[in-house]
Amino acid sequence: MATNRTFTMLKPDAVEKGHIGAILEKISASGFKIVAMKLTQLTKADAEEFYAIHSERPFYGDLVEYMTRGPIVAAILEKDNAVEDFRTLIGATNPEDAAEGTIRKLFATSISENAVHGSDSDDNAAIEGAFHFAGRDTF
Ligand code: RTP
Ligand code: MG
Repeated sequence: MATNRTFTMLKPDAVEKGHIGAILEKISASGFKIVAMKLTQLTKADAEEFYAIHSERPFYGDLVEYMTRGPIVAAILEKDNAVEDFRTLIGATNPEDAAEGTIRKLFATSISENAVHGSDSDDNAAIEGAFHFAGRDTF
């Protein structure tokens, strides 16, 4: 399996609750290498663009409000089979459906406020990483 990259955000609910350290520990312990990382806050325009695919969904307005209400941690992660393995590590979108031990099962509040984002394809991982990081900030 090729070594490749995925993109993640620790979302505002996770940062507000003080879970940055615990989530990064779990990510590292699961074999992901952090190759870029920062604490930042999305503007409304950033969140609208990042989640543009959901613009017609009923939850879009709430999603943009949630994702902009406080700081997030953005990071690029490297591992064999990174995109799929990270989606497995974070668990289902709704924490009620997430497997035991997954990040969302442990740290998410609800289907809306679910602690962490993971890219859903190699193409989106590259697009999302480039949205947040300049080349010189990626190792
Ligand atoms: P993400 O993109 O953040 O990694 O999450 P995902 O693939 O598991 O889920 P997706 O369908 O892409 O939804 C994006 C985010 O929108 C919020 N959401 N709220 N209230 C709702 O029914 C609802 N559904 C989705 C969540 O924050 C979800 O992660
Ligand atoms: Mg998604």
